[in-house]
Amino acid sequence: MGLVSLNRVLLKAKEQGYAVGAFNFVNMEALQGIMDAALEAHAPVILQTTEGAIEYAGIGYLAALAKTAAETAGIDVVLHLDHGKHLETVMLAIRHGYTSVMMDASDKPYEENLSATKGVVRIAHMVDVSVEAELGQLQGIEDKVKVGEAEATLVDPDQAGTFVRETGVDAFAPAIGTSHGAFKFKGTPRLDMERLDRVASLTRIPLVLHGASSVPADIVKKANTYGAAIKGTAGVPDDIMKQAIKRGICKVNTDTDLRLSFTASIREELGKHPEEFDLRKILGPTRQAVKAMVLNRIEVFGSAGKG
Ligand code: TD3
Ligand code: ZN
Repeated sequence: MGLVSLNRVLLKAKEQGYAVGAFNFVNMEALQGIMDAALEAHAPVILQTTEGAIEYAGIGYLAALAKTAAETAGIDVVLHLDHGKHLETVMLAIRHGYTSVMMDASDKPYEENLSATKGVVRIAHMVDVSVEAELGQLQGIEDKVKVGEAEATLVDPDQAGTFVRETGVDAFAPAIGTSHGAFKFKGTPRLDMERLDRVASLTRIPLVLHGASSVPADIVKKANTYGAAIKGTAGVPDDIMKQAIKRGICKVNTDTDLRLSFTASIREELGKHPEEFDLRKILGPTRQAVKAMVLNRIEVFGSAGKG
């Protein structure tokens, strides 16, 4: 089976009340770790790449990896452009067989975001490609740009309702208090659930949570044990994630958790086996570490067996 559209997997998820994991990848081992987990759990999966990932690896390589994974999978696999900031990248992704794109003009004035998104929806829907868009701004490192506390704004639910109706997007990402990266909360983790409820009732389409990594303390500890210096981390706790899914989140973006498990594992392998320089001996266990993390996430999302 080839890649399927985002719309197809998210409508089923919304109907049945679970969420589908959207995992960022930049290389083969990460992609294989994600796929091994999705296959084992028989869970639908969204593979996604940012513009930065495309710049790093080349879109041809990334698309070929995802297509190869989907071909023999027997589960629903989506290839999605995450945080597409430029129309050129959106078009490039569509040409390379991506089945879903995010038009992210959330840092632009509302009217500009609206018209850019409308344009992308018109083109993408002609070729059965789904579109995600965002209102509000998350704090943290978004791909390569740092968004500070002062610039971060939460979504306006009424505006979200109008935006979704006027653009015809398939999935909508409301900013409700998460942030990108490993340092999401200063005090007690909290998401604006009332705001999420209002967005859900005014949009009635599958919702997306960005900045949703859980940042497990044991993985950060492992990284630090083997030489990392990552302090003061905080992620979205599993119980809060489950509540958000009950209230309409159907796509959960996860990148930081995979970066942490990937690098913690490499550090551990190199630290434990200083004599080793066979890449397969180092990156084999790393692929397993990514798989374990993704299995964990799938469990929280409730998407096992839904592939
Ligand atoms: O869109 N993404 C992934 C790319 C952002 C840079 O990490 C997310 O919303 C995931 O955020 P995170 O940092 O919680 O995994
Ligand atoms: Zn994001």
